[in-house]
Amino acid sequence: VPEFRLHCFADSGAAYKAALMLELCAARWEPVFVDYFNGATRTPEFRALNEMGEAPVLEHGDRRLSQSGVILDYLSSALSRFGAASADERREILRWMFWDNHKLTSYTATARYLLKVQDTDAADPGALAFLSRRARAALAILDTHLAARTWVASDKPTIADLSCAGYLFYDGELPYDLPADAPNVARWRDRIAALPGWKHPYDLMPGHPSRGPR
Ligand SMILES: N[C@@H](CCC(=O)N[C@@H](CS)C(=O)NCC(=O)O)C(=O)O
Repeated sequence: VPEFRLHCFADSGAAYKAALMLELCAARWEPVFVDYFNGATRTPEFRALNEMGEAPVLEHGDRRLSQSGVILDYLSSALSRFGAASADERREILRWMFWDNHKLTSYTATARYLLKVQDTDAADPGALAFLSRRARAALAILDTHLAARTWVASDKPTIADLSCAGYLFYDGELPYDLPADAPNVARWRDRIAALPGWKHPYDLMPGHPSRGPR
């Protein structure tokens, strides 16, 4: 019997952060498909599950959590993995997770949405250029940070690494070329992919392929 249920879909890097955590911890979990591309997150049923209208949502016993950062924090306690060794370290982890949610993931995910999902001819080129520029600037911050370190917030992998990496495995769909634009990030991403149990988002969550190439 699965212990955790994760509402997710293959194209959601935000959901991947939580799905990867569950998989790396060998938790008993099952995905619940969110049919995002057919409007599932806008239905009253989904809004009753999460008034923010976003995947992922984690169900564990009577608990229902949204926001990947909160889910990761919860799972690091519940599963005793990828968490902090001290209060200072927990703050350092949270610092990078807030930064990721605001700067790296938000711009990367939104630019990818325009690149991959929206008909590029209909997309506002100014919007795509702006989002791509912001995403690349955030990526450069992470690349500099990782120049002299192995992991984002600790000397071992933590939920901060899983958060920052959420969208970075969607090769060919991103507003940058990872190995060329951010070699330190590319090497760190390889270290994450080498963690026992690692899976690509398309192999871990339901719904791929969602929409064919444009
Ligand atoms: N900060 C949130 C972001 C979640 C998010 O943006 N989810 C997207 C899918 S990747 C979503 O469900 N959007 C709903 C919509 O646009 O209707 C998190 O990390 O959980």
